[in-house]
Amino acid sequence: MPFTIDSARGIFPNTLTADAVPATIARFNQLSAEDQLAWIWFAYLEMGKTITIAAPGAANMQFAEATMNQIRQMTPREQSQVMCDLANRADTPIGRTYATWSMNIKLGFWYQLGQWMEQGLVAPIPEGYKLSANAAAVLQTVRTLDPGQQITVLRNAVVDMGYDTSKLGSYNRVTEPVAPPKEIAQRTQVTIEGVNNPTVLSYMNNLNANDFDALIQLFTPDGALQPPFQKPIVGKDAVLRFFREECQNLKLMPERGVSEPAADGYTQVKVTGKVQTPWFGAGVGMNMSWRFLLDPQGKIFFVGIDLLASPKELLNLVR
Ligand code: ECH
Ligand code: GLY
Ligand code: GLY
Ligand code: GLY
Repeated sequence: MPFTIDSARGIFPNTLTADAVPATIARFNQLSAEDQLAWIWFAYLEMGKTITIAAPGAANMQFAEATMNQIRQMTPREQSQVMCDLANRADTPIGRTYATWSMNIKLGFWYQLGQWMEQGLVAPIPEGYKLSANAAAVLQTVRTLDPGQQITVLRNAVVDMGYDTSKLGSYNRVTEPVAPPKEIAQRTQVTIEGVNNPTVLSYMNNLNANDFDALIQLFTPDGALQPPFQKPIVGKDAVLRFFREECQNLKLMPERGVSEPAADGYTQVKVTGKVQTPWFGAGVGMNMSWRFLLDPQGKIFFVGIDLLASPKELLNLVR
């Protein structure tokens, strides 16, 4: 086999990714728990002036409901402590429960707490809380990022909270239910300037239709998918689980691309375009690229998805 997952990761090395995102997260992680919570609160309020978070669906919220109601009944001091413990990744019952939740359940939980904080039902960030100089500097940096990068920083800050799953031992992951795929009549077909590869088009169309069973058939058994700023997820079972857990209701809007032969009958394809998340809908278009490596049978051996450094990168298709 001419490629390994590791060598496949290096295709189209001129792709410029939004390195400001991990850099900002690393600085955020250096802050105290109090500062982190206040920082998120201020960032969230500021972003709220221009973009709106969609309320999570009830199916999504039911799993966090018991914990949210438990927090709601606490004294303000206890409520602040729970939030600090989560930011500190402390070993507490709520920290352990939080760790078992999928990304969307974590986001739904904080969405609800944020609403309750605004309504005065849960302890707010103290009025006039003064961010440390470092926290203020990180807030200044995030203002300079584009909206797609801002929501990625915010999401990663939330996902990293709670007790460390690697210390949990065996546990049951708590995930939202998977809705059936879209009816055939409801489906859309993408077109991509410069690319008519059927595997790539089916990838986009099946993901847009939430048809994960059809989507996974496009991969080789040992195929891998690398989400932005993450290690590759390897093997059909793991990739399918990721699709079902984290990829419902995405909107992929590929624009253009290039397709070219690679070693030993493989094909490499790079596509750029926009992606919307159900959390922000049309309010935020993330500038993304997909780097596919297809085997001689046209199956996906590797696809790397990247958040791009700037809109200018949408036009960069060079190798
Ligand atoms: C408050 C203060 C106290 C502390 C906290 C608070 C609440 C914070 C809240 C934050 C909510 C944040 C949210 C962020 C959502 C971000 C979503 C993103 C989605 C990106 C998706 C992408 C998909 C790409 C993919 C493609 C593929 O082809 C394959 C799959 C995949 C304020 C109370 C914490 C409420 C809601 C960034 C890029 C295209 C890789 C998935
Ligand atoms: N920046 C994408 C890559 O070449 O790994
Ligand atoms: N409101 C977005 C979601 O539940 O995924
Ligand atoms: N939802 C996983 C990612 O975009 O990184």
